[in-house]
Parts: sequence; C-alpha cells; structure tokens
Amino acid sequence: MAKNKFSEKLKSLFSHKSQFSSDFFEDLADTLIEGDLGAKTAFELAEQIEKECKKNGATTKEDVFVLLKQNIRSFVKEIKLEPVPSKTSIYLMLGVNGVGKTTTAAKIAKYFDDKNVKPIVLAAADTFRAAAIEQLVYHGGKLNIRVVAHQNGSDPGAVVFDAADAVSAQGGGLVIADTAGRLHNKENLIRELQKIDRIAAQKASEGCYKKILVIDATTGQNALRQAEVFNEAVKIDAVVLAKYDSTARGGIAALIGKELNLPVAFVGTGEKYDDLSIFNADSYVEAFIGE
Ligand SMILES: Nc1nc2c(ncn2[C@@H]2O[C@H](COP(=O)(O)OP(=O)(O)O)[C@@H](O)[C@H]2O)c(=O)[nH]1
Ligand SMILES: [Mg+2]
Repeated sequence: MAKNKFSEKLKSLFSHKSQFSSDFFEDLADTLIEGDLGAKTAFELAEQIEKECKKNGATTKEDVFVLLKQNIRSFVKEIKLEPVPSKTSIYLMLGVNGVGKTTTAAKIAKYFDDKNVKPIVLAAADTFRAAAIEQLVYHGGKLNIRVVAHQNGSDPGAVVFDAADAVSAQGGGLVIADTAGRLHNKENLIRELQKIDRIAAQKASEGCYKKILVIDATTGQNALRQAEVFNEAVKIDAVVLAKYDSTARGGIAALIGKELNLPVAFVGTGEKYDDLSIFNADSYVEAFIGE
C-alpha cells in the first residue's frame, strides 16, 4: 500500500483523545469514512464499538483498538483460487474499463505458470477493442503463455469456447479470460455477460469456473457500486484488489466483505507481472488499521 495515511490518521485520533466520549466515536466514524469504509458502515461500526465498550467496560485505548480491529477483521473474507489438476478451469476476469483486468489476467497467468499449472491459455474475450486483444497477445508473448484470440468485434463467448477446448484437448488446464468492461447500463451488462457466462459454465469442469471481479483500490466507493452491479449480473466468486500500491486508504476490501460477502483472492501491487500477492485477511487488517 502507498504510505498508509489511514493508519496514521487512526493512530493520531487515538493518541489525541484521552477519553472515549461519544465525541470520540463520532471522530472515529469520520476517520473510518476517510479509510474508504463508506458512511453507512463507518457509522454502524463506530456505534457498535461504542456499545461493546460500554458492555465490556473497555476503557483503555488498547481495548478500543482491539475491538475496532476485531470488528473490521470480521468483515474481511479471503479465498484461495487453485486450479484442479486434470480439470478444465475457467477464470473469467470482470470489471469496468481501466481497473486493471488485462494486466491482472497476465499476472494471474504468470502466478499459476510459476506454480507449474499446465496448460494455461489466455482468452482474449475483450473483443470490443482491437487494442485490448493486442495487449493480451503482447503479455502472452512476454510470458510465453498461449493466447486464444479472434478478430476484433467477434463473439467473446466463442473465444472462451475455443480456449476451453484448447485446454480440455490436453486433459485439462486453466483458461484465464479477459472481458470487455463496458458498463453503460446494468441491463446491457447483464445481457453481454450472460452469454459468456453460459458458455464458460458449460465448458468448465464442475466447480472450476470462477468469476473474478477486478476493482481499482483507488476508486473507493465506486468500487462497491461496481461490485454490486457485477455481482447482480453474474454471481462473483472472488475479487482482485488492483492498484493497492496506489491507495493510502484501502478499506474497500472490508467494505465489500461486509456489504456483499465477497472474498478477496489477490492484491495487485504494481504494474509488473510479479506485482501480485495472495490476499491475506490478517495481514490486510494489520496494514490497514496499524498496530
Ligand atoms: N500501480 C498499479 N497499476 C496497475 C495495477 N494493475 C493495473 N495497473 C495499471 O492500470 C492500467 C489499466 O490496466 P488494464 O489492465 O489495461 O485495465 P483494464 O482496462 O481493466 O483491462 C494500466 O496502466 C496498468 O499498468 C496495479 O496493481 N498497480
Ligand atoms: Mg483490458
């Protein structure tokens, strides 16, 4: 994460307040909003902690901090993605334009390639722009990973179909499919995604189709709204928190966990292929809140 201004703000709040008056809990809510927890969750959380403090007779800063940490930790969900050997896994990368889908698709391909998952095929199912196909072909070339691509403007479902056949023909493997991130309106998105979704569900082995939503950690509340829309359109299995290196807040992982029950699988920490980490809820909370 970028220099963590949020945990510093929190630290300063705790160090300036000598007493835990209702004033303190209002300031705490404001601080939590600045950390990207959203107004609703921030106020609920501050209220909850105030209640727990009274109930448990928590009086010291340490007590209150522990309660805050426990509460936030209870929101955060993690998930481990693991392709099953000899099965056809399909990971469909979803998200609006510019969040980091294509880059993340390449990073995840490299991550599993390093773990010896074979074969891996990148599917250029963002057929809306020629540049998107070229971008994925470029990454595939750099990483020495096969890319299945059709012509610009072609049917994205057919790309996923062919990519799945390519791995199935070799006895199973992993397809990572990039998609277009158009989000003019919900109905359109649902229609566009439903066809790909149907094909992927049909072609993947049982339980091996995962819909992965990429969100941009710097966009705060927008990311929650995007997650809501995509989750409604096709049920999301896992989230990747891209551009985590560029945010000083980062509460979005806790927020989508609390509001939508969505777990995070990976965190993007830069623009290079290796700038991808497995999401760990405990470490995340440590980094977000501080110690
Ligand atoms: N700093 C940083 N930049 C990222 C990360 N992931 C993606 N990007 C950058 O975000 C921009 C958009 O990424 P792209 O993959 O094209 O987004 P897409 O439109 O969703 O496919 C590119 O300049 C990427 O290099 C990340 O984890 N950290
Ligand atoms: Mg893209």
